[in-house]
Amino acid sequence: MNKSTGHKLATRCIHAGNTVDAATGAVVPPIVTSTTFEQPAFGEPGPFVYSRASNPTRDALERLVAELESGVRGLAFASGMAATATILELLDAGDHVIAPADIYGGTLRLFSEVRTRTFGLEFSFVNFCDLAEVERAIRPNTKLFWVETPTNPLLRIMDLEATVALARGHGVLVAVDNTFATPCVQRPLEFGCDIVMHSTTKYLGGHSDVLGGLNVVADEELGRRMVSMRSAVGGVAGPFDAYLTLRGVKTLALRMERHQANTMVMARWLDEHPKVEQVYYPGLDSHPQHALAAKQMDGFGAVVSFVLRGGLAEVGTFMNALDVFTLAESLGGVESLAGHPATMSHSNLTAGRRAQLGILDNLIRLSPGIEDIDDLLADLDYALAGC
Ligand code: P1T
Repeated sequence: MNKSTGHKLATRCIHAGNTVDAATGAVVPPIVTSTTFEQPAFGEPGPFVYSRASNPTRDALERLVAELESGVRGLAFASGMAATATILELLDAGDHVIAPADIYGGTLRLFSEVRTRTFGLEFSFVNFCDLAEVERAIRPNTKLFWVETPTNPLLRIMDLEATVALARGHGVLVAVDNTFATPCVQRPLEFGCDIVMHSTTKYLGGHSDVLGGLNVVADEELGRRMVSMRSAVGGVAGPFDAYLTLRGVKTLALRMERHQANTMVMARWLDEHPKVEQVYYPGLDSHPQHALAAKQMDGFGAVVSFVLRGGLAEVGTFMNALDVFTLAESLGGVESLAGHPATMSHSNLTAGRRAQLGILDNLIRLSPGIEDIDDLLADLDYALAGC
């Protein structure tokens, strides 16, 4: 029986997906390492056959996140990129995808450098905050809107309800990278989107110790197609990784509460700081899509980016002076991370392209962890004072 239906999200993070092991009653699902499963009789396979297709530990994680995202089927992958790549497997050569210009650099690379060349897919990169521009980009072969909101690293917000309305009129699927928001903050399928994608490497795993990706679909038929594509391509999450990610999700609501509280205080603090030129955080009244974020999200997420006065030299001085923050790629772990999009997450873009998008050399992205906010602010204060 599903113990979590109708409950609030923090309860669902613990109980959704019936992750208690049916065979033993173990409250933590066992890590099933077996790659294959005995078939009770010839021609009568059991519920599990071969771990590339399905695995009990991975299934438990998939049920949990599918329910948190209000979807019907979850699929766990070896990385966020494997999850994204498998969404593209639903398309045919020659199909057209419309995506925002300012999204995670790895996604841009997959789209524009790999799938264009190997699959013959076509991509248009537009300003997704202006749906008239999206509409103008629609072609007869447009099959997918790829949405990322909030975006990495500029925290732009896209209107999910309006995007779905536009897509419906043209028979286009909507996939949303929900990595920055998490299901605690935003559930795109509830707005009518078709697919939610996560890099579970970030908040869902939550401890910077396991790479993973997860797709959730709103529709059984789409789920069957994606299961078939994943089996064909094979980028699945292994049982140990699935277990670690599932363990992370159990504390997601609690962690997001603290991550977001810390980030809100930090964004306001940075906004007042004389060494800071501009702050990007949807929770600030000054953010251009603050009202939209307040409408479609239950919170504002926990990544804040800012433009430091100066150039690369000042960025280096700031980064090297940090003590509590760790200078590293990625985000969403319990420890605070400071990243430099121009040389990290978006280093594969040309300097010209980055400048066009506003990913400047003096842009810094922070992923505040769950430490004490006083220590985090003191760390930033010290590092900024030296710039
Ligand atoms: O790293 P991986 O689990 O494969 O996920 C890729 C990915 C997808 N979508 C978003 C929004 C992401 O931020 C990422 C990964 N991002 C980083 C590693 C980063 O530092 O931004």
